[in-house]
Amino acid sequence: MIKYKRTGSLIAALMLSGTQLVMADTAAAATPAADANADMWMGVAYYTLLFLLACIAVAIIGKILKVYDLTLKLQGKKGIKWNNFMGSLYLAFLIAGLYGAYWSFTVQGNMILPESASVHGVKIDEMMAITFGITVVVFVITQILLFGFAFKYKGSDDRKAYFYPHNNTIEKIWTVIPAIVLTVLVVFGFFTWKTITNSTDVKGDINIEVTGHQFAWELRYPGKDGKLGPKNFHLITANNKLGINYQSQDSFDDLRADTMVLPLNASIRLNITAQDVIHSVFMPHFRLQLNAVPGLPTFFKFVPTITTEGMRQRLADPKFEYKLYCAKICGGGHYNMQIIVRVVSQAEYQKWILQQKPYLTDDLKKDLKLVNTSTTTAGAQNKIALNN
Ligand SMILES: [Cu+2]
Repeated sequence: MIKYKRTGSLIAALMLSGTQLVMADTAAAATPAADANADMWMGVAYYTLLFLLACIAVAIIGKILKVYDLTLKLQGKKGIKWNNFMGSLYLAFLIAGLYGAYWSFTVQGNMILPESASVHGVKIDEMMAITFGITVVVFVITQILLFGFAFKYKGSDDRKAYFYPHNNTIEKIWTVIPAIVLTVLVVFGFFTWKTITNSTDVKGDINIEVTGHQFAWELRYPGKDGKLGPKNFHLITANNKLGINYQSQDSFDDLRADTMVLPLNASIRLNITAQDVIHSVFMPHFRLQLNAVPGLPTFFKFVPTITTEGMRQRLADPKFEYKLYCAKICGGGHYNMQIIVRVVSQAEYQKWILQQKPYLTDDLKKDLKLVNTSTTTAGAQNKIALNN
C-alpha cells in the first residue's frame, strides 16, 4: 500500500539536501558574521524538516483513515463519506485562514511605520490606506466565496454537477470593475508623484546633495548663494572626493556635513547621485525613496513636518532619530550605509549651518593652487614631477 522504498529514498534525499545547506554554511563560517549566517540556515533547515514531518504526519493519518474505511466496507457497512470530510476541511481552512489574516493584522499591524513626517507622505499613506481597504474587502469576500462554494457544493450522490462553461456578463463585470478601480488608484498616484518630482518650481528650495558610494553617503549643502557648485567625475582626487568644479563661483561656499539637518516646514530638494554602483536613498519616516544612479542625477522634493523632538514625544522614545538608509543591496558594507537625519526649527537650522565646515579645505586649496606659499608651489611641482 505504501511504497516504502520510494518514500524512504525521498526522505533520505531531502534530509541530505537539508544537511548540505547547513554544512555548506558551516564551512563558510570563518568569521563571526558568517556564524550568524550559519545560525540562520540552521533555522531554515529546522523549519524545512519540521514541515516535512508535518507532511508525513498528515500522510500517516490519511493512510489510517483509508484502512479504517476499507475495514468498514469489508464488514459490509458504508465507508467514510469522503466528500463530506473534504468539504468540512475547506470550511476549517476558511475559518483558520481568516483568523490567521486577522491575527497578522493585530499582532504585526503595530509594527508599521509611525505617522508620516512629510507633506507628501500623508498623501502616500492615504493612498496606501485606500488600496489596503479595497484589497482587504475583496480578499475577505473572495475567500468566503471560494471556500464557501467548495463546501456548499461538495460532491454528493443526490446531485449532478451543472455544466456552466461561460457567461459574458460575468466576464465583463470582473474585468470592468477592477479596471476602473485600478485606474482611479493609478491616477491618484500619478498626481502625487508629479508634485514630488516637480522640477520647475525651485524657488526657496533648500538644495542638498546626497552622493552615495561604497559604503557611505556624502552630504553637500550650498552656501549663502543657495546654489550647489557643478561637479565632474574627472576632477575627483583624494581631497576633492566629489569632483567639485572650482571654475564656478557657486562652488566656493559649499559646505560638507555629516548629519542631514533639515529646517521644519521648508521645501527640501535632495539632489541624488552615486559614484560607483546603484544605491538608493531611503528615508522611511518621510515616505521617501529614490535610486542613486551613477551618471544619472535624480532628485526628490519634500517638506518635513515633524521635528525629531516632536517625533520623540509622539513615540515616547527619547532616543529616536530619523535615518537615511541605503535601500539597494550594493555590496558587503551595505548594511552600514546610514546617516542621521535631524529635523529642527528654522532658528536651530540657521545656527547649525553656520557651524558647518566648507567643502574647500586647506589641502584642497593647495591642490588647486589657490594658496600662494612657497611650500605649496613646491608640493605642486613635486606632484607634476611624479606625474611625469
Ligand atoms: Cu548602498
